[in-house]
Amino acid sequence: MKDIEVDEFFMEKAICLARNGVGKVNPNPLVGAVIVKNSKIIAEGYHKKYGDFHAERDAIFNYLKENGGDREGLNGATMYVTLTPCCHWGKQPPCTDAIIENKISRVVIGSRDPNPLVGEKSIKILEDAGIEVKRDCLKEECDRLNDVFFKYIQKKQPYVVMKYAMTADGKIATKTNESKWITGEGALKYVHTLRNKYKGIMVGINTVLVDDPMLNCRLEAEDITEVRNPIRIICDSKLRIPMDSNIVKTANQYPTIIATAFSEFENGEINIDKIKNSKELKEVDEETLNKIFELRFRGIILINAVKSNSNLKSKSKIKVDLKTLMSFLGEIGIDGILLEGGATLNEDALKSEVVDEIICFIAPKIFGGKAKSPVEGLGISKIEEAYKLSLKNLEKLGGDVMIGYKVCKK
Ligand code: AOF
Ligand code: ZN
Repeated sequence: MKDIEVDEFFMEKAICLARNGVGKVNPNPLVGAVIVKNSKIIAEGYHKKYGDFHAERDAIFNYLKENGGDREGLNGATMYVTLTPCCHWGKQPPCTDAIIENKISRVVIGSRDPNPLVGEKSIKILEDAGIEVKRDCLKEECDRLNDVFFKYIQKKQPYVVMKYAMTADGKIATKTNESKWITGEGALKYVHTLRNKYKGIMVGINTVLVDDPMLNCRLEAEDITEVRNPIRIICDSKLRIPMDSNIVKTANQYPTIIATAFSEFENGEINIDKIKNSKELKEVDEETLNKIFELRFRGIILINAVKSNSNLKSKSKIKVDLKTLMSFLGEIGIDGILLEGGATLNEDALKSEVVDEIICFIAPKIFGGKAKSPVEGLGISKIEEAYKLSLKNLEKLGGDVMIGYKVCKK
């Protein structure tokens, strides 16, 4: 093998290790590391849990544990790590210190860390200590591990993945609105791995009214070591959610947020004592107030998210402003969201430019007729006005096809 192939071979291994942290490290990055000496892997590590050892320290720790604390064997070794090692004190001490102290002589890095606390500083620290540094090894593959982290660390906004399943003629339901089980088992199982991966799952109130979903993660123990349920976020501008819906009934089991859009409330978590104009209580009537009390009593977080200076004449038409909502969700640590529709919310999300990625499943079926497509609303007239996507990946899942797209930013 040529040198470059050797480096890529070991980086590939570090990438596989990083994936073990899916669903457990948010909002921190997925990172994997291997330590190689004389063309042999002598230690492996990855970031296992938020706040825990970074991948680099995990690999060094594993080596020392195996070798009775004798660090001599690390002298002259190469570390392959999927992200620039950190050089700051956070929940963990700087990884650059651990690399230098343990006399690792070469570091091969995949992604560049956009965290302003890390950046180029780490490279200089390592090089000044006489360590050879190589960058951008399998950079694209390494970057793909951390789409969520990269957006969140720079914008403090969640990375949003719109997911839908449709027939070969582009329908997400039949003409009578039946929409369950369009795709086969492989695709369904994959959706549950996505629910495990992203911190939040979001739907519109219509989906709750029509499907009465649970929005939890239903993976079997054999699929995964530890199942993590996403935080459920319901966009429900006028608080129409039925008290006997599965979402409300299971709020004590799964964390739930409902986003509303009442002009009388301030943006952010609803504070009943802080109604802007209490003399003009029109929308927020006695019944709504009681509902708010009861939902909060059941542990549901209620967030009001309206566009500031919203100059709509009819208050009842004000709806959840997704940009405002995303900022709030980012502030409370939600770094990634799986948007599971429906078609109206999908359109709103695209229009509001909050969507980063689309995962589209196509089932080998045709429904025909007047039935919903994944993105409803008014649509566009001219092809140039289309939302532009770029193809990310394409896979076969049983009889279904899964296509991943990145949404091109305007
Ligand atoms: C991780 N795991 O394996 C690496 C990270 O608060 P801390 O100390 O956990 O630091 C988090 C930052 O450290 C993170 O934003 C990223 O820039 C850097 N590297 N973080 O959680 C890891 N290598
Ligand atoms: Zn670190």
